[in-house]
This record gives sequence, structure tokens and C-alpha cells, in this order.
Amino acid sequence: MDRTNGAPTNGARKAGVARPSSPGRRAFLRTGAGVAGAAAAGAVLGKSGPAAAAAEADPAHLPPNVPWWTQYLGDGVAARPYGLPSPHEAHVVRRNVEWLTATTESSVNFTPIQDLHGFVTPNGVCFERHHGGTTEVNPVDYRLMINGLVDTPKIFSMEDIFRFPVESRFYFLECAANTGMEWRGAQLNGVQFTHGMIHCVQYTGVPLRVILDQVGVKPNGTWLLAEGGDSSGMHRSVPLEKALDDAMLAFAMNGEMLRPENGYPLRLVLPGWEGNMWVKWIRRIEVGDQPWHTREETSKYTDLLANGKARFFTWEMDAKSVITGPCPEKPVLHKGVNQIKGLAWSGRGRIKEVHVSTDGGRNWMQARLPDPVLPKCLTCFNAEFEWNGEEVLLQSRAVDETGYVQPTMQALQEVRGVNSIYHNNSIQTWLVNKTGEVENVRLG
Ligand SMILES: Nc1nc2c(c(=O)[nH]1)N[C@H]1C(S)=C(S)[C@@H](COP(=O)(O)O)O[C@H]1N2
Ligand SMILES: [Mo]
Repeated sequence: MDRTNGAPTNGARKAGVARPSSPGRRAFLRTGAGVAGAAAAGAVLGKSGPAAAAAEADPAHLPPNVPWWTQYLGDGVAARPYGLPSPHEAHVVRRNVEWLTATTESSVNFTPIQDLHGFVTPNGVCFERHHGGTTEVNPVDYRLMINGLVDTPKIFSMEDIFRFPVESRFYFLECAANTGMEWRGAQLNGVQFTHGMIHCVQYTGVPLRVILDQVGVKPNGTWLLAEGGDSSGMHRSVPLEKALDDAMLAFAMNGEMLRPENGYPLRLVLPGWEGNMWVKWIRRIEVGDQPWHTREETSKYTDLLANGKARFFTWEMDAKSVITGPCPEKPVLHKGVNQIKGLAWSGRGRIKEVHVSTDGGRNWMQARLPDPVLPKCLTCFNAEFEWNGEEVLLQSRAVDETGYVQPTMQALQEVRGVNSIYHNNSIQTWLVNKTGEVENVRLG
């Protein structure tokens, strides 16, 4: 059954009337194809262009006419046991960049942050980053083992996990490689691709310290090794202090069990720390007295500096922000007052302020931060700007509660060089040109 236009079926059939034609469907396809075509071409990634908003309403649907959807019964409650977004939102999807990785199993797709509202990422569009593909785990066969420097090594089933008191908390997860393609200059023309390796959901699970209490960490136990249950051999060393602070073993996101691609049935949550350490499908935690220096914390996820040395154990994600509208996917359509909207976050706590500039960082104004502003969580910001059809350079700059200010690319490069692909939290610039199209550019 074709449901693309949401036109009545049941009601129309029952009432014995023909299903009305819907010009709205053609308009929708035109817009949708624009987005899909641009992404496939890869040239202007995710760019929908001003045409995106040019879909015209059908006068037959507008007042004083009564549109067809008011004249027919809608689908009954049995039609959708698990709900999906409106077909008119079919462009709000995760996208990958084919040339970025050799395979889709060891790869990434990106959250469509330009099309989302508020700070919570819907489960179905949370970016995925796998090193060995999505792992399918039957929770009945699932076990978490804890061994090493503990009094009583133990193996926990999901039933065991569910018997502990749980907490629910909102946290962002950002891959250390988010914005990693942009170190040497503007690369990807879409905020989905420059900044979409991030999501923010409400995790429900058991604090890791509660589980560690069960096994009794020995006095010389100071480090944990977290091991994933997928084929990639994902291992990361985690200092015990983090485990005893705010780490969680989460089984749910946004009120439902984790999605398979995000670690079902159990994942490690390390608030504010780089996404790589949030081991999915976690199968084992070993307690030790020193870090393991695994592949993922030596050859990968270290930051090669200009002098050939590498920073390592760079766990905390520095404060960062980005404007998600206007952006390359969301051109400026109107002269006069427009809204700037965006997201800010810090691995060190709350966002204190966000500043926005329309002249490439010469002048800054304070953006609004609508409630809630939660620690280690995406924070929305918005501000007005007046567009008179001239070129504009849009930027945002986050300040967190420690007083840390998001750096310019030049300032970041002075201390980090350009060899790394990780931890690029520099200020992003969008050029709004005279037609209102928006382009990813590098200043200076
Ligand atoms: N077991 C396992 N855990 C993993 C990974 C993986 O490939 N295997 N990828 C890591 C990386 S690099 C990131 S950025 C996050 C991504 O989490 P997500 O797929 O829920 O977005 O999971 C991390 N945990
Ligand atoms: Mo990552």
C-alpha cells in the first residue's frame, strides 16, 4: 500500500468514495529527490538548496476550502503498532559518506542535526559508529563478566542487571573524530557531515559504581578495561575514578531499550568523554592497576602533534558549538529577521554562554539558552539576525562553566598542528552568499 502522501485509504474505502489525488505528493517527491540526489552525488553533500522551501501549497487545501484530510476517516489505531515519522519528514535520516571509509561495517553515519529540534536525538537518527558492524545480541544469551583485581569475579545476566536501582540521565556522545575532516580546511558542505557525529539521549541504567560494589575492587585496582562483544575487539582503559564518578551501564535510551546499533542490550556511558570509550555490547570489565594501552588508545584516538609527538588519553570533550540553521542544508530564505539556531556542549559540565557573530568573529552577541541547560548534555541556543541580502559570515562560540572558550581554528592549530583527525572543537564558519545559499568556509 502506498502511504507516501498519507491519503485516506480505510475511510475512503468504507465511505465508498474514490481516493483523492494529492498534488501534495508530487511536491513532496520533488523536494525529497533534491536532497537524496545531492547526497548521492557527494559534491554538495546534503544540500537541499532554496528549492527545499519552495514547495507550493495546493490552493484546494487552503482556507476557505476544506482539505481532503478533513473529509475522510483516518487510519485506525491498529495501523501502526510502532510509529514512524510523517512521510513528509523522509529527508530526516542518517547519511554516510561513501568515500570516507573502505567498508560500511567499519564506518560511520551522521545525525541529521540540521533537521532536529530541541536537545534530544530521536533513537532512529542517532549516528552510528562501528568498527565491526552492528552486532545482534539476544539478551537471553547476554552476559557481562567482571574479573581482575576484584574480591569476587562475577558474571551478570540482563535479569541480574535489572535488579539494581536505576538512574536516567541526559548526556551527549561525541565521536572524537567529529569535525575531523576539517583540520586542513573546509571539506564537507553540510553540518550533518561536519558536526553530525554526535547524539544526545536520556540513558537509563545502573551506575557503574553500584556494579563494582558487587565484585569488590581490590585496593590496588585503579584502572578498568572495557571490552566490547562485537567482532572489532574494542577495548579501552578507563581510570577507576571515572567509573566511581558518573559512569553508567545503560540498557535504555529515550525510554526504550537501546537500539542494536547503539549497543543493545548494554553499553558503557562515560559522560563528557570521547565516544570511542562508550563501549557497546559490553561483555567484560577487567580491573587492573595500570592502563592497557590498547590499539584504540595508541594507534587510534591519539592526537598527533606538529612535533611528531602524540597526545593520548584525551578523554574529555572540550566545549564546542555549531549553528545548525542557517547551514549548508538550510539556506536563508527571507530578507529581514531570521533565526539562528544551534547546539553547544562541553564534556566538562554545563554551557555557560554561547556567542554568535554575523561578521566572521569581529563582533559577538549573546545567544539565548532556553531551559534546560544540563551538564555534559547538548544545549540549544538561538538568536535573531537581520539579513539584507549581503554576504554574511556566521559563527558561534561556546563558553562552558569552567570558563573555557571555544577556540578559533587558528588558535587550535597553533597548539595542535594539523596532523590529528581528533578533537577539532574549533569555531565553524558558514558563509551566507547573496542568494542565501550557505557554504562551509575557512577564514584566514
Ligand atoms: N563494541 C564497540 N563499542 C564501540 C564502538 C565499536 O565499534 N564497538 N565504536 C565506538 C565509537 S568510535 C563511537 S564514536 C561510539 C559511537 O556510538 P553510537 O554508535 O551509539 O553512536 O561507540 C563506541 N563504542
Ligand atoms: Mo568514535
